[in-house]
Amino acid sequence: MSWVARKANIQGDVWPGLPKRFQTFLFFKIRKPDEFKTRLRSFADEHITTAQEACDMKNQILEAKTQAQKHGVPAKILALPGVNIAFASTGLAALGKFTFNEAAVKKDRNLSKIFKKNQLRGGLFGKGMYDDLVGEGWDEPKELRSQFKPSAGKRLIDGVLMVTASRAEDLRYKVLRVKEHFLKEPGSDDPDTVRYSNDPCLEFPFTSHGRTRPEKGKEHFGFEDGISQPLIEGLDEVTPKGKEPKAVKSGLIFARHDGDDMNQPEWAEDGSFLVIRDLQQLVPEFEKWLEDNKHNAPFAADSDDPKEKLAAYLMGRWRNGTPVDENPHHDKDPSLFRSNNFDFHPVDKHERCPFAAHIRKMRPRGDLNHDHAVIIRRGISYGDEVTPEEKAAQKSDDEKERGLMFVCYQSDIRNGFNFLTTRWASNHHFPDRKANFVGEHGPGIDAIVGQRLNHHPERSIGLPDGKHPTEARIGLDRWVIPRGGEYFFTPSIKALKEYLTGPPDYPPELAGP
Ligand code: N7H
Repeated sequence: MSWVARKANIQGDVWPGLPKRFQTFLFFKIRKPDEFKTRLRSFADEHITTAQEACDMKNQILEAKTQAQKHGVPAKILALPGVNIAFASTGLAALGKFTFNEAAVKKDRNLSKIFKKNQLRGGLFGKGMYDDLVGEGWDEPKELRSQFKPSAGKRLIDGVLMVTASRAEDLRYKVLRVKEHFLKEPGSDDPDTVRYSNDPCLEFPFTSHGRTRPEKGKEHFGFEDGISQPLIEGLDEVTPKGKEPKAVKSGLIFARHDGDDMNQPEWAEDGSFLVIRDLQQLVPEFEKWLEDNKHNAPFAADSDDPKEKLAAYLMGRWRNGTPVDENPHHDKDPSLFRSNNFDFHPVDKHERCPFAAHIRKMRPRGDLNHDHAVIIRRGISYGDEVTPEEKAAQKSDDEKERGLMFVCYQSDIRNGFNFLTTRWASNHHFPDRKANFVGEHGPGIDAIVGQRLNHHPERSIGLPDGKHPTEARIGLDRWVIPRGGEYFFTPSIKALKEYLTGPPDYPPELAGP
């Protein structure tokens, strides 16, 4: 398929990303599959934003900025609403397009053939996030929001409709139109007189809301986010310069593209697995820890701004985005604010960027001789700003939760989100083979998202101190609380209009969990 055709087939949040200042996550449960399919078919044409449309939106934003600059006025914020849809494995099963009963299905020759031809591969997708991460001991059920926990053994989420916009009023309008499409009484098409059905084909058990912070681009800890994304061969038409990471094969993100060896069914082509994870952030506690520990890290203590340097060491970038690998001394050079031109060489040293800094853990660049565990991130902040009272108390108010709706895409959850979280972020000894340079306890855990199993050592990170091997090490508190989430598959437009809305592959008693 040509890339032009692919752009019309791929959903726009996967690539190039939907422009968003506001986002609503409408988590849904399918009640009447046949009617849902009929409505979904027209929904794909009328509402889903394709990659091509998202590119056009981005060009409009660029044009508005250029014009504004030319006339010395602030750029006009354009409406640009966008919509994407994705399904959990239970959602595909509700449509008769996924089975949880492999053994029973394989007893029937015909169904067995269908299974081989059409079943989406990937055990973690089948399990869902709760069974995966609680089952393996990473997530603590008591900390998870009720909507992400199975109730009476049943998962509550079949899928998610994600609606985005640049202005709150446009988002509200679009969310209403999206809901109406699925909930309205047949025949009541006029938006002014629309009637909601008493027996709708789907319900929305709960909704989450994200919005960028007043200082756009910065997440709640105050770091500039959304700087580094993998460049995708065939889609991103930019050539990486200097030490910037090379473009990766599109098969690391898209099913059935070059580089995806999951052997997915034909209908999955141009689709991508989506992970949504609610990560609560304890901001006043993070600031207090930095304040309390700024003199415990030798190189930070000796710097002009010990607290900011310690923060930069944990992240691998200063809060304004400057990579510490490019400038470990200060963050005052504007040409470095959004720079991606570094590769951690020489990789036997961490005087500039700690081995266990968040960005070094999550994309180790020169530390590895391959670049195969790659995700595209599309998260958005949620919750209110820290209040003066919280600041004074150095403690989060339980009533005022804030955090990141972490969103990422990959062609294989085990090799993407799950690998990054469990094998890299949460492993004190990754990047590996660094013991000679950082001591026997290893580089350390990822300060932002590293999680511990009960038998793991307490959270700590090794920091540069000029010795060889370095000896400085500080214990870390926990400022990011995983509150649950789900694994989804974002299908192509073609799959939405054809395979997924076609007749079921399995009878309900053989599909459902
Ligand atoms: Fe991270 N943050 O805003 O503080 N992340 N992240 N992340 N993250 C990155 O380079 C953050 C999380 C990755 O290419 C930056 O764009 C926060 C999870 C990857 O060099 C900042 C949370 C996972 C990269 C943050 C969080 C990742 C990355 C630097 C949770 C994976 C790119 C900005 C609350 C499972 C690395 C930038 C590269 C960068 C923040 C979560 C992965 C500032 C607050 C769960 C791959």
